[in-house]
Order: sequence, then C-alpha cells, then structure tokens
Amino acid sequence: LVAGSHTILAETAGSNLPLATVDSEPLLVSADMRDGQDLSGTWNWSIDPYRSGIAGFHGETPDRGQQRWLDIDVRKTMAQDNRIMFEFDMAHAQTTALPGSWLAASPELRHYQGLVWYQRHFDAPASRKGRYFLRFGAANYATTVYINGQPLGRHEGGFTPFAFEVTKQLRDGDNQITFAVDSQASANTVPPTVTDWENYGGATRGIRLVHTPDTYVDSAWVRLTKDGKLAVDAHLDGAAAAGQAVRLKVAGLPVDLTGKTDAHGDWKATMAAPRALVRWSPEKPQLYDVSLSAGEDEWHDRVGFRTIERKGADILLNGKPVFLRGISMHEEEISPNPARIITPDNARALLGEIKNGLHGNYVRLSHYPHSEVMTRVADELGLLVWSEVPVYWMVAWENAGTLASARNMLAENILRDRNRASVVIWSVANETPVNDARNAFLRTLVGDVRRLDPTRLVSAALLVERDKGAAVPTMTMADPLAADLDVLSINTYNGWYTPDRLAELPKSVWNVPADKPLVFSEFGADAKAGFHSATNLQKFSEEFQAEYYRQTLAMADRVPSLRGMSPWILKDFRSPRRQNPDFQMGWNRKGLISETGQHKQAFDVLAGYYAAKAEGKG
Ligand code: GCB
Repeated sequence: LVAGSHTILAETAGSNLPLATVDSEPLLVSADMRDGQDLSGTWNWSIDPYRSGIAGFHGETPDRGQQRWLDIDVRKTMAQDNRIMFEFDMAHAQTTALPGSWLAASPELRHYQGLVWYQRHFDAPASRKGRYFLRFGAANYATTVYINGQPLGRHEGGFTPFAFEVTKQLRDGDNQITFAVDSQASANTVPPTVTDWENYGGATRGIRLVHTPDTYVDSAWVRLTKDGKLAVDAHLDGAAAAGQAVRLKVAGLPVDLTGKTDAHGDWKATMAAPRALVRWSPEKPQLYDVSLSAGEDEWHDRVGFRTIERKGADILLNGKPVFLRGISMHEEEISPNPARIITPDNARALLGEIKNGLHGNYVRLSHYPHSEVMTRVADELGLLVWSEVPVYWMVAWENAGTLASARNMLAENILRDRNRASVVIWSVANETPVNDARNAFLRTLVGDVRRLDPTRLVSAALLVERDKGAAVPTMTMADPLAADLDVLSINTYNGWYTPDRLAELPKSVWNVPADKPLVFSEFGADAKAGFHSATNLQKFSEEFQAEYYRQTLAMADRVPSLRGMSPWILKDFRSPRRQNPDFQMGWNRKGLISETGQHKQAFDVLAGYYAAKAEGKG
C-alpha cells in the first residue's frame, strides 16, 4: 500500500522485532463493528525510565531468559530458587484503568515521558475457531507487544490503529498480554519533541481481541462516486480469499451487488446508485447499514453516501457550494484532568458544542488522527471533518525513516476512515517551513493521499509571508506546495502574536490564488474564563478574545475566495508550552470553552456569526 520500505527508527529499543505497518499488519477495517473481547479495564503497570526491560545494559535486545519475568510467577519462582532474580514483577505491580493516558492516572506520572509496561490476563474463548487479532486503537508512541511471553511485534505512531494476529499463540484458559509503550519523542518522530499540546503517553484508545472467520474481509470501502455510482473495493484475507463469492447489501435500499474476488482476494464493483438513496449531509446525516458477505464472513459498517468536490474556488458537497462553519479541536475530553479518553459520550459532548452550540457544520480534528469514536460521532451528528497527520512544525525532512513513519500513519488513517462520510479533507501537515526537503516530503504525502483516496480533498495548514513595508496588514501566499493542494489553508494570528490593532484587522490584504478555495484553518486568542477587562481589553480577558473574533470575522468577510474556517480552538487544552502563572498554568487558553466546559464571550460571537451564515445571511 505504501511503496518503499519502512526504515525503522533507530532509537527505538527492541527494534529487531517486526514493525507493524499497513503493508504487514492486518487492517481490520471497521474492526469496531466486529465481534470481540474488550480488554479495557484493569491493567498492572510499571515505569521503566532506563528501558531496562526492553534492552540490555549495552543496548542489546534481551533474550527469552532475561525476559522470563514477562510470563512467570516471579514471586514464587524467586522464593523457590535463590539463584534466580528478576527486577520486574508485573503481577504485583500497581494497577490502572485502560484506555487512557498515564499522565492523568497518577500524580507521579504527570510529567513522565518514557517507557511504561502494562500487563493483564484474560481468558480465551473456550471453543475457538476462526482467527483472533489483538487490536490497539492507538498507543502513543512506540509500542512493543507480547502475548504469553512471546513477542508479537512493534508499532510506531501514537494516533492510528494496529493489530497482530494471535490465533496460534492463544492457549486454553488464561492468557496474558504485556506491552511496553514509549512516549518519548525525538527529532525523528512524527511529531518531534516540540509541539503545542500534551504528549499523552500510553494506550489512549481501546484494546480488543477481535474475532473473524478463517477467511475474512480485511478491508472494504463503500462509497458514492462523483458520477452517481455506488462503488465497493474489498480485500479478503485467508485460504479461501481467491475466487470467493461476495455480496454487498445496503439496508433499506435496493442494493444487492454480487461478484467474485480475483486471485488476490480483491473485489471491485459499481452499480448505479438507487434513486431512493438519501445523501448524507450536515443537515441530514443519513447513515445506512451496509453488509458485505464473503463465505463465512459478514462485514458490517454504517455508511453515509455523499460527494465532495472542488470547482474553482468552491467546495461542493453533493454538488452544491458549502461554507465550512467550523472550529479546531484536540483529542482531549472536557475535564479538569483529561486523559485523552474519547468515549461516545465524551465525543458527543465536544462535537455537540460545535453542532448545536456554534451552529457549525465542520470540525478540524487537529493535529493528528483522532479516535475512530470521534469520526463515527461526526458521521452521526452531521459534521464535516478535516483529518490530519502530525507532520507539525519541524520534522526531520531528510530522514527516510521519518518519511516512512509519516506515510504509514497517513495510510493507517485513510484506510481506517475512508468509509466515514464526515471526512472530506485529508491534511498532510501544519505550519511547516518552506524548503526543498520539506516540499519533497509533503509532496510524497500528497501523492499517497491521491493514490489511497482520490475521492476527497487534500490540504495542509500553511504559513504566509507578511509584507513588512505595507501600511495595512498584507499577507501573501508564497508556499510552492499551494499548487499541489485542493484547498488552501492558512493559520493566522495577527492581533494576537503580532502588535496589530484589532480595529486594523478588517483592512488586511490577502494575496492568495483566486481560483482555489481558501480556509482559515486557524486564528485565535487566549482568554482565561472569568477574567474580564471590559475597558482596556487586556490580553487574556474574555473581552479581548471576543473583540479579536469580531474583527477577525470582519476581515474574513472581505476575502473573496474564503470558503470556510476552523478557528483555534473549541476547548482550552493542556500544553507544556503555556506556563503563564496568572492565566495559563499549563493550558493553552485559546478555547471558546474552558477545560471544564464554561463558555467564554467569544463563543457567542462565533455562534452568532455561524447562525447568520447558516441562514444564508452571512
Ligand atoms: C498554531 C498551531 C497550534 C497552536 C496555536 C497557538 O499556529 O498550529 O498548534 O496551538 O498556533 O495557540 O499558538
């Protein structure tokens, strides 16, 4: 799927184990709709700051003997034989609940970046047939997984799913999973060490034992094409994958498409979309139960059907121009102590503020792929989605391993979410510096998007050049990557990070290509909820932020090719960069709501603007 080999990031311990990528791992598309055993709940954990469980004192990979602590009763063994000694004993280590980052789980881990071991036991299903896969929704950043003491493999990247087949390794009765997850970023990781959000280490999304028949549908993509056809692409895995009879049905519609897989287990088919099909849109987020039967397997998903296109400067949803009334959002629940736990309720609380509170139709899920729960809830509520990979600020543009990692996470994200009607834009980067190595890196990612999913729009949040001599704020899009993108996206902070007077902002001049849609992918100002400064409009006051929004929205109204915006940001979020003791205390305060959900004045400014736009008055 991703051409070229994956160079393993050298600094990751245990790097002789196979790396799970889209080319080597099962994809298990729509795994959340499959039978399985939820392995959430109580796990034992132990920190390992020197990574001594995963590498010897000269950096060598430990042999089985050294790692016997993974699956024996350490206490009993040491009591019986005084020649034996282990420094890990996971069965007697402290416990925590997964999923969720360790940062929020224990005060002693609040600022811990490094390796943590997790272990739990579970009973395998009594009469087993078919295949079993251990699937992680995401673990941040580098994960090494063992079952019953045996290594399964590794994964890199903190925001996309991965799975290992464990059919042969499962034993009757008690089984045990151990994994080591290392959150430490480096100059070569994606993202690297410096960002503006909390690096939530750990297994932040669900862990499940997924069950399938011997031959199963590993990936399926069902969609409406621009020329009005229902299309399916599927891939089967297993001994009976080739020449298998397959059948696609859509509940409530006269769709019954049959065929046979080819010698590789692939099936592609199209049919005219039924007249009765109701297209998915934010106004009517119609979803259909889709099933694909193939031998013993029946693959399920809930899918919306819509088209998305660019025509000149317009974005067309189902053939009609749409203005993206959005906001940006991190994957962080509303809570005084978030742990990046996205349950359906947490996702609905966040996205509901956008849909119902702000009168929005769009969300930028920044700066990395969010939980699959989030994009499912976006489908259900009717919010268009910008989905992004964490190629953020300064990445090791010249490092082949870094590029391989970025390509793999982009592919994992696209393959996971291609069936989500909500997702309309894939973004490949945020605020990256223009230079040849970066341009080549990002063009490779744009090419990957076009190959894996030519049906959606491609973008990247870009920076503009500021004309220093001009009398009014004058910005020019000078990034050569603009030519490669469908949607031009600009992050702007004039009036917050620049000394521009807010009243001057509406006079701004934007020199951007007129023939492509432009979105303001970010603009924003910090405000501490409850801090007021009505007369002087001091920075960090709610009044300053509200006035900043009024003036920036007035500016936006004067940009002819503007087709949407996702101001920064829905909710205050944890960021180690933000240490002002009066206002920030470790939180980026650009939220329109506080971390506990309190609305600031600017929320109503944006809500009023979007309400007018939604009624066609804006
Ligand atoms: C940006 C970044 C975003 C930051 C934001 C800020 O341009 O894209 O990640 O959090 O500015 O608050 O400075």
